[in-house]
Amino acid sequence: MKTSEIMARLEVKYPGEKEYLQAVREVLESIEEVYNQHPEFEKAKIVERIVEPDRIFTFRVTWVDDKGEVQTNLGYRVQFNSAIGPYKGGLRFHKAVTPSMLKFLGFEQTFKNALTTLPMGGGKGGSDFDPVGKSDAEIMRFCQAFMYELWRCIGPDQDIPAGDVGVGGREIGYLYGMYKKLAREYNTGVLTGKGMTWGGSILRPEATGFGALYFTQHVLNTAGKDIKGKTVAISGFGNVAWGACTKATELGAKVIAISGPDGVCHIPGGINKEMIDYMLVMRASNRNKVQDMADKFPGQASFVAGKKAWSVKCDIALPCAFQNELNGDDAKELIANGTWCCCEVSNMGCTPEAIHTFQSAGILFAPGKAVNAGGVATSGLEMTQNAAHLGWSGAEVDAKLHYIMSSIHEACVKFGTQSDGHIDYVKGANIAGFMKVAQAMLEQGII
Ligand code: 2IT
Repeated sequence: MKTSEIMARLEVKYPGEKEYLQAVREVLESIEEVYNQHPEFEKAKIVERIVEPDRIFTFRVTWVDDKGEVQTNLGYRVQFNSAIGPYKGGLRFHKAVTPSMLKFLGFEQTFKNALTTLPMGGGKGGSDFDPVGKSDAEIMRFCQAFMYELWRCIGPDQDIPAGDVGVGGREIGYLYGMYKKLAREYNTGVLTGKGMTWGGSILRPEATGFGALYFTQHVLNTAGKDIKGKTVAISGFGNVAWGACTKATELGAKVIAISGPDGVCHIPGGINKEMIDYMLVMRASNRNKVQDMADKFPGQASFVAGKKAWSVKCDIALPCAFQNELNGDDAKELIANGTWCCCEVSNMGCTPEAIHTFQSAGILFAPGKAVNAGGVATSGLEMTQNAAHLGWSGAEVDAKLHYIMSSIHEACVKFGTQSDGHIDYVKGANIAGFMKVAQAMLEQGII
């Protein structure tokens, strides 16, 4: 297979699906050499099949806002690949959601889930519903209307959604309430990220951020470095950024910046427990303003409008917000300021130019599908607990999360170590995930 030929075909077929095409190109470029060493992949047309979702559900979601006005949004569920398990992946509620965005996320999810060591296929869904400025009652009514359509597409052995941007514990609660009413069954395994009293797993809320820091530690240790005492800039202040701030601080690093769509918040003394707790209040407020942190802690934090976290001098950059949030210029600015490591925690958080800039400057770089896989992995652990009708202790879940992140790191090293000994984590993650899914597709025949 030739990446350029496949990409040329996909560009004609899906014009304008920028995020999807970007995600596919990155994976194909990584796997091309290995793929061509396996004639059986070519014969079964694995690449042509793996880049297409199995199916996409699209539906209208109509609900009534607090003013009594009727609102209509679009809802989607992309069931991307079920070679190694039922479809698994989050729901994103964000005004910019399009089929392209969810196809890129579902594609990424397929390889990420394969890396987790657990049997989960790839899926993603969501809506162009904008949670910013919505009341709690509006969020509830939207979630109910969304589930009224989604529920026939999902099931504990079929497709298991969870949270993503704009969907946290509160939304999963409202979604589950409606699912249960419609299905008339207490199928806890149909959604993950549930509340602790009704089937949720301890540590699932923290897992993406915690797992990302465990992975970062492996990257640093392998390079003979340590996270203790290092300065860290983090973008976002949602669930993932919150978990990352918590664990980074616990491991002795100093988180000196968080950011939002409105700008960056400098925290020269490092974020503390009170501020980390306040991130949850900021998220629940649906205001989407990081300035609220500086207003609440004026002596410790200062806000700069219109700037990104990447304008702050730091050792380690952790993008924790949205795709393409760190571009080539940001990468250059970070490097000029002395940054020597970037672990991507958001899905496709760095543009191809940024990744190229980091890699050619010899900066330690690891891609989202490896770094952030602890979130979905802990969703997998939640599914196991639900299927067994029991709950594990935090220590048990944390030990399993540690094991999974270290297995993912090992897989990246195995498939990403280059002839000069340097580890290409992008290649490593893509090849390791691809080989597992491709092998399963091969064994299951032409379907
Ligand atoms: O991008 C992701 O891996 C997630 N949003 C979590 C998905 C999940 O099913 O827990």
